[in-house]
Amino acid sequence: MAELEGLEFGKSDFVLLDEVTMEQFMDNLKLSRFEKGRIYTYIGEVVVSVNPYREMDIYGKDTIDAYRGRELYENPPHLYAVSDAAYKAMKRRAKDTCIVISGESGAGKTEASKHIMQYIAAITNPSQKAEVESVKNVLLKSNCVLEAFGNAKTNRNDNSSRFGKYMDINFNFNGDPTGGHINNYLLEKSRVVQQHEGERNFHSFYQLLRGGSEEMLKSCHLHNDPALYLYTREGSATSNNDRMNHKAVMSALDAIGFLPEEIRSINQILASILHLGNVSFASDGENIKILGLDSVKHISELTATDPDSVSKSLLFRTVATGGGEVIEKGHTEQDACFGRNAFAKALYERLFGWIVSRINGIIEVKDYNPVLHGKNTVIGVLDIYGFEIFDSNSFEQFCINYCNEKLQQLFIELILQQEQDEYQREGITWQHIDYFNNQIIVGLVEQQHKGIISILDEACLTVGNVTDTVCLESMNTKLAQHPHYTSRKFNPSDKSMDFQKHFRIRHYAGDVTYSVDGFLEKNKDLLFQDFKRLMYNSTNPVLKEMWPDGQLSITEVTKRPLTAATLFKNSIVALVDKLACKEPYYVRCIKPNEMKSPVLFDDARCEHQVAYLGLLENVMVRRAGFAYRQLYARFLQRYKMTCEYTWPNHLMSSDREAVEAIITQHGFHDDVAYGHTKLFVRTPRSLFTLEQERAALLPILVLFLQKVWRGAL
Ligand code: AD9
Ligand code: MG
Repeated sequence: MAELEGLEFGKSDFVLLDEVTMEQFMDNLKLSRFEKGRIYTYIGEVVVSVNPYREMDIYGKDTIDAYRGRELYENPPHLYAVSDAAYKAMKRRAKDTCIVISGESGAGKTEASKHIMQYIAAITNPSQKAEVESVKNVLLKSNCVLEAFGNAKTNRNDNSSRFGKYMDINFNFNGDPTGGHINNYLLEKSRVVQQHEGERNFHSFYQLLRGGSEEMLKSCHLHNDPALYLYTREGSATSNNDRMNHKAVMSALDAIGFLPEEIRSINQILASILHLGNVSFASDGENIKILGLDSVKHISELTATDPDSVSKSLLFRTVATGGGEVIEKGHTEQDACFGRNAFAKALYERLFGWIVSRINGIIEVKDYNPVLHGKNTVIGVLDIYGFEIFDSNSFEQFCINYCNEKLQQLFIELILQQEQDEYQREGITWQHIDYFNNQIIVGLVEQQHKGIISILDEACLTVGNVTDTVCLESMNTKLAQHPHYTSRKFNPSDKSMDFQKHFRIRHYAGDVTYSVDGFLEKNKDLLFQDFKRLMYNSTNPVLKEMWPDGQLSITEVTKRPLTAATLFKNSIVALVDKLACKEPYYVRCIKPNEMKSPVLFDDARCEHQVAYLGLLENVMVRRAGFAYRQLYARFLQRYKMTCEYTWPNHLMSSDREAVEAIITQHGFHDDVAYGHTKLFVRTPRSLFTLEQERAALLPILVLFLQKVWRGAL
């Protein structure tokens, strides 16, 4: 039992607090749990995790063995216990499950997702089948690769995920992984060309420069100093890990199944991006020319394209005139810089997308036949960028925070709302618990015609000179009455801001002021067709594969592609739909301080997170509610053997009465409520006892049935 941890570790489940107040919650979290090295605590089946910022000796083989196949309450709270619960639900009841990990930047989501995957890998495939081992290996190794290409040092987290990741793991009827699929969400590609002070570009660049062999760097025309390249100059402080990680990533790529020429191409693309950053332009008033022709030469060699075509696509763009004529238009210096940066960002984004799809191709479930193999079930693990408030917040933070609003909405729906709705439906006496429903903020962002995304899209599609500021004006007018939107223009008390360029959203997790600078450009996400065609014409097949749209001529290009915000919105809506139809398990991560300190527990910061995550409301709903519910018929089917009145068949007038007989015989009457169609059990302990009895009886039953079949009885 979790209580075996001892009283000095406080309540291992917040549901057991004497009183549900913020004070008691925080005392338990800080004094009895975090400060005693207990980083995990439950709210029912939800794990609350506080980032320890130090190595913990709780992830070894012994710990994994202790949690394997056990019920939640048999051991102290741990990610392994919910992973096991999700796995059991998937295996026993053929349920698709998902584990949603949330919390702000640096709270420990990515680390948690890796522990969960390691646990699942450790407890499956006891018979060591080679093909299952290979799937597990790819799934685990993919983390290292995706982190290298998708993570970066930010001011809030040295290893911050700059993309969202949802990974489905497929299982066969034996409960062994047979494949998987990774969905990636909006990579923060603007980081490729620019980083905030104190931040770095994606790890992959520094790893290549610091860790690449002399021979490889030479072949890529690179020196090992990040300060020599514009795109890595700002964050040139490399970490000791870069060299080590480069080795790990290269061997992971190899182990996953990337071919040597593919790995070479990946490094060549990274190098091309670095060289691209060093291309600049000078104008003589009329025409512009390229400064840094060596860089152009290197790019053309590394991308297997013609050097003149590289120069041309950097200096000109092909446009279709109204009359259907195709002409070449020379860039201004500003346009050329814009084009170069857009090209660098797109190269990186496509490389990342290609790596993900290549991994997916390797681990997708092949030759699956549901008739032959039974139902294919899934556990999904979601690790997405956490809520972000920086000194300066842009389009990326807007998207990331919108995504967190959507996930909070899902949590509310699944944990707070549905729960209460079900009690009402089943006629269970219930005291309604109030909570803040963030639907209103989700609406502010995504509502058709009136929401911020719609207003942005409208501005992007308008022909003419619509600037960020004009778009902001439009938002300020249309959203003036919205309680979660403030036009910063009318608040002159804050002297630190340029009010013409900011708006503020009151998010569920706090107020965020966004600078509208660059919103439209990032939303349009324009890349000149010339670059696409250049890449499509590469003689390197890997590169060509990444740019299929380069085969279109300028007159065939769709005039109005979906904007970045709309594409992102659609992908997040699809994600939420995917999660909503699975049985969810939650890990709610808390960041104890901003200093990455293992000993500091910043009371105000932590209380703020507990409040906005809705954890207190979660305890209240859970406490007043029931940990487990099941249809009478199914409950009876599972536990009828534990009661003399129901085994082998009952003579009562309904399944409900038969279930009552089981409950009465075990003395659990005070622990349950009877709904119209389901039995509700308050504490998991009663269920645990029933499970134990059932497990003890099963072998006897099997013997009995075998004798019956053999005619011995
Ligand atoms: V972000 O939204 O991607 O910026 P995460 O993913 O929530 O963020 P991450 O898991 O990267 O945070 O954790 C940040 C750092 O905290 C890690 O690099 C570790 O140094 C530290 N951490 C987090 N969890 C643990 C843990 N269970 N044990 C030890 C941890 N250290
Ligand atoms: Mg992360």
